[in-house]
Amino acid sequence: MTSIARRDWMARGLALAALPALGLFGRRVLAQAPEPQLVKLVAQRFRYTPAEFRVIAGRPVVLEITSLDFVHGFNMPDLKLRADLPPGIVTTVRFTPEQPGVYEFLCDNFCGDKHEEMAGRIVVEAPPA
Ligand SMILES: [Cu+2]
Repeated sequence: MTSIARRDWMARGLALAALPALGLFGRRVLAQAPEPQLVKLVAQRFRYTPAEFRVIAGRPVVLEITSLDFVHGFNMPDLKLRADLPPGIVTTVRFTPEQPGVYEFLCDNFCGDKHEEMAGRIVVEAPPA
């Protein structure tokens, strides 16, 4: 066995020995990750349903938004989030609101005469003490 081949075997052995430790680490990280807050939204001329919902600050939020009729635009300027919402598919928007407060969202793709009314808000609450 050449010294290069021996070094290669040693490296493999070390990598194998490290695997259980990595597994433990991975499990601990998973256990600590907070559950995402799943919110399903429906977009339809000229409203979002629900128009208001509550989430907890510091925990990840997963919005699953389905448009029923048009490529509406989801836009939440204060959190710099935006997505087009093609009808018939679920569009996922992920974020973690860090600060409690009220954040408005609106449709930013002109969708008809009451487009300006198509808006809603997210109330971000402080986490329980
Ligand atoms: Cu719209």
